[in-house]
Amino acid sequence: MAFSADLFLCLVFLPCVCGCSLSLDGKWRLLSSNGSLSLGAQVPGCVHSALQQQGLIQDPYYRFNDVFYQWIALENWTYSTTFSLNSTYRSVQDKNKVLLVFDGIDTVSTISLNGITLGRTDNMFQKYNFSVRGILKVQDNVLEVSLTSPVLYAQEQRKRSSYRVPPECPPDVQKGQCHVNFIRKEQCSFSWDWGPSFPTMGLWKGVRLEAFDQIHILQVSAVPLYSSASKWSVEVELVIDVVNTMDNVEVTMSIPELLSVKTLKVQFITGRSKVKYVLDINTVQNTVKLWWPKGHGDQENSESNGKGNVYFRTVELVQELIPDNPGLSFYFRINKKSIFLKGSNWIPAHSFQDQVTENTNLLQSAVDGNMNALRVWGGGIYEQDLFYDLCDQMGIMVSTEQLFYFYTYITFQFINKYRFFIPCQDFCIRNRDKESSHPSIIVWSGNNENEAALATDWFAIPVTQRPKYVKDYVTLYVNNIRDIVLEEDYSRPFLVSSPTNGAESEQEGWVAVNPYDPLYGDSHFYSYTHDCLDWTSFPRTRFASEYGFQSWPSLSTLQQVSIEDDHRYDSTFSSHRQHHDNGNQQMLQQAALHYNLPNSTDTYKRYIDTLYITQVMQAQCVKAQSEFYRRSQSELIEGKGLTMGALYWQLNDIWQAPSWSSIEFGGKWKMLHYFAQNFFAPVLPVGFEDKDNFFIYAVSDLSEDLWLNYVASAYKWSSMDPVCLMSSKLPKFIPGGSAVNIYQRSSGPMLEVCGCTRQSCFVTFHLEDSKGQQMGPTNYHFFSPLKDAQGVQRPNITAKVLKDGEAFSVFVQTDAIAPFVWLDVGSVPGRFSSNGFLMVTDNITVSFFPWRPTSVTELSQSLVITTLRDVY
Ligand code: BMA
Repeated sequence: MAFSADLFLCLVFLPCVCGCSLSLDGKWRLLSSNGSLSLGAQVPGCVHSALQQQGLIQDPYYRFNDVFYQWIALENWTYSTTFSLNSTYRSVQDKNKVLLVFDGIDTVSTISLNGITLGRTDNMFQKYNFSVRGILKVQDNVLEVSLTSPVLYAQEQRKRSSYRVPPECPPDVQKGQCHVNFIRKEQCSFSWDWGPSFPTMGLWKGVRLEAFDQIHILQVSAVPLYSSASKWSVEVELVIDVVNTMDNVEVTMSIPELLSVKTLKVQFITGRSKVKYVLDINTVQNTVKLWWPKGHGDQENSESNGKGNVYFRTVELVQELIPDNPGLSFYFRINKKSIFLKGSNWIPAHSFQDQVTENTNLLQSAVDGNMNALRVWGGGIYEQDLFYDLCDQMGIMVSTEQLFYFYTYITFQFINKYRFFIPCQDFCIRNRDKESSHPSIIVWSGNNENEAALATDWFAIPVTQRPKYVKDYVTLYVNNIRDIVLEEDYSRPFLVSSPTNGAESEQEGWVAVNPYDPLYGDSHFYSYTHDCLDWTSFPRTRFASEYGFQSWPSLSTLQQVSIEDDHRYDSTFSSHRQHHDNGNQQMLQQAALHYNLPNSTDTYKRYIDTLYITQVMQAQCVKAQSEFYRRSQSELIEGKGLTMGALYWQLNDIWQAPSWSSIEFGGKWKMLHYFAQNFFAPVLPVGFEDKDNFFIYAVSDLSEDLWLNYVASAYKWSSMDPVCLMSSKLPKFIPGGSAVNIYQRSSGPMLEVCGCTRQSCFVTFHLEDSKGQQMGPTNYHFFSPLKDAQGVQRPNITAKVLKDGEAFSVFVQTDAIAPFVWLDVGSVPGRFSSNGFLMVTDNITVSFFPWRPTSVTELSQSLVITTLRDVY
């Protein structure tokens, strides 16, 4: 059933509404400032990509090239093109207004046309346009964009400032550049704890001429609004540029499928202005079909055929008193339904935006991983249009952060510079020509971790100076960005920071004493040294928006950028790619708490096994925490709980390196992503121990109520025949959207009855409806760290690949119980239906869905199977 409605907008009596547009994208020339390099360069694009495409540099991601190629961003570069107005576009010159439009310049530049300076730019996220009437010629127009080194520019800005904007430089381990907060540019491009330093320069979005005689529409957006009287309307907003005041312009808005139409006679005044009109939806004759997040109702692909799409949905961020308990709730209600957000955090998919090809695949993987939400992190970019369109279509709820990371920007300078006519050009998504209402975006957020950095004094700001920094924080994020965003778009909530105590932070003057308070708002939580399976260390927060552990990507991903010599855990390459202090050691230390570490005397095998064990560890750690948050959704313990979100850090990678991601650069799923498919399943049994009692909770995201039984089996590690079977006598009532304790027993006696000890046995369990139909995945619980497990056999595992329609099936056989069975087909792109599983039956068939054509032979030859017992 369609719920996205097409909005038609007609402006009558406007002979040249849209005027003419001439794209200047394509092949330009690029010149280094000392004249030593002159090459062809694609626009949109960037200097690094151009150098690589022309064969002047290697793949910048290869081995240590991020350091070798630092010179690129220390140079100044000039993009130039020569163009003529051919017969189709000759009339451009004669229009009343002619604009040269840059959709995105990265970042500091001076622009000239035919030798005349048009202006300067210093904001990567802003669209710039310059009036060029009278400068444009019919033949041989020379357009030049001279880019200044972003690194030197940031240094220069810092020198000029009397104000310290911490942190001044990234930690040495990141091999990055300093003072990134002095330039309005993708913050992670100067390096991050998961990413390289490639301070890009270029024309990263399109360039064109736009000409018109009377009026130019800069922006159209349509936001559906739901009134307290239960009526829908659509607010249509136009940003227009009018040459001479126009009277009696007929504006008609219509949504034919909702039988809603409205015509107005209006006046457009000279100059740039913003106009808003409201179209009431004729709900008497039509029921508006709502947009729902994945798993809660329909989504449908919307076409972009020149019309605007309107999706109808409401969103509320509920922060209410909880009767008889301290704190406030914190959850999202979509179309009046409370929804648990399951998902992850999104970072830029590539250092060079012109080389991003993976967005569709990554978002599909998020959905296939049973996610319904993503947080677009504030240290990257405002994602490309396609990203939000896909999220709309796939039902992924998005929390989008304004791009501010790491403590305050140069507040006053920023505000003075960028608060201008259409202030939202930078920090609103609504800065595009044609805008759909993007139901996927459910909340705006002002910044990442700035409140926490101030509150818990990450940067040792002297006490006497603190009030000034707090004042600047409030000025920038509350009095400016928040106000501006809400003025532009009051159809969704705004949070000033993440993590934050939300309404409570506001009460405390916007910087709470403890923004991580589990009784309010959202939380970030990281602990690398403590046992990650010990759920008692996790905050029983209202909403977990960041938590996670690192792992290494697989060998096939690393092979693209490394040589054989690099394939040791203690190689220079291994430490070079690790940008998080002590990260490689932390992974081993955490893994050693649970597993025997790889001990092969063959260095290469030990390396491959180590990559594997880091993935096992990461998958288990994030599983434990995610399950904890899901099972805490219906409970309040000492006022804490009612958790309504679990977004782990992080979904994707920017390059081939160790990180917190569940998907490797290039799209390959790590073990964690296969685990997410299970721990984010709509119906899930969760097992855990509390004070020597073993519990199973049934978690359900479904709208309908369920009656469920648990079915559990105890196994000895040494045998594939279960030693005990347990199941409920009567089904238990599981209300839609809840977590219910369905089984509880003292662990000791339970194990004893089965002839087990903590070390010799484990349990598997699943949920069944009253007809005996399994609901959700089978889960398991270990009663001791696996390094202490007794009787684990070295399994003999074989596999056979068969063609199965478009996909392939892999028939796997084992002669012993095998934990963390990992199927790897190397560089053949695609994903399995399930992976990293615990095998308790002698055979299992999984599917492989390839992302390019492949064959049984190729897959059979590439397939390598690893299980826990193979590494020691
Ligand atoms: C966070 C994030 C990122 C970072 C991650 C891992 O708090 O906001 O900046 O990459 O932790 O350290």
